[in-house]
Amino acid sequence: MIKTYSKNTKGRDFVVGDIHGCFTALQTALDRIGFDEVNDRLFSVGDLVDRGRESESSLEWLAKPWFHAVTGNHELMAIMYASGELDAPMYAMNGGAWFIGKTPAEREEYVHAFAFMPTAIELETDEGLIGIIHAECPVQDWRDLPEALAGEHGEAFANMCAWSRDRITHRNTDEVRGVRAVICGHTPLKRAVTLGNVYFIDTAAVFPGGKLTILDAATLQEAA
Ligand SMILES: [Mn+2]
Repeated sequence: MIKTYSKNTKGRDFVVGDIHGCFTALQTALDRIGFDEVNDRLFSVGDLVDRGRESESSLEWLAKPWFHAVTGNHELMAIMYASGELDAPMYAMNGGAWFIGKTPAEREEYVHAFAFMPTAIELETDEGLIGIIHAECPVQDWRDLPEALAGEHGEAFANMCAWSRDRITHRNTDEVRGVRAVICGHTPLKRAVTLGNVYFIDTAAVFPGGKLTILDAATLQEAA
């Protein structure tokens, strides 16, 4: 449910906002920052698929040894559609037509890959631990997250991780304790927003006028 990555002693770590099938744009952005596939790592806040043109590339990207993503609600929707828990019109409205058009065997490949994505990632940096979660951290102290996810209401907490918009809606600036920063996506914004120690970096790459935001995990600033 939570995957921990130790400090990158060889290169840089970056975190990218919601990709939604815009993998060519992602590659262009990585080329621009001189991303080094041998030593650098790229973390993703999830929502690799739906709406954009290249959702199929998600499989290829998830297989890259330097690319690590948490589960977004769109990965959950794909899984739900494949298991009959989400109907086609609803998923199509949310950008899932590409997946609805696949055969069950093809869908299974994606479901298999998405099921291995963690709900949250924690990343050690020189300045402290960074949490990565798709929508928001559902507890006030990061250290309470493992217990919340493993407990009786674990599924509800996991869903909040992927779907909630409480903090961004209320512009809540309370710090998430026990962590240097939490980086989230999920809510398309004109520009990245920081509330307390929580960074919202979905800058609507798949929508007109939007772009991909990539943060440098060392500085928490946008990579140029
Ligand atoms: Mn989302």
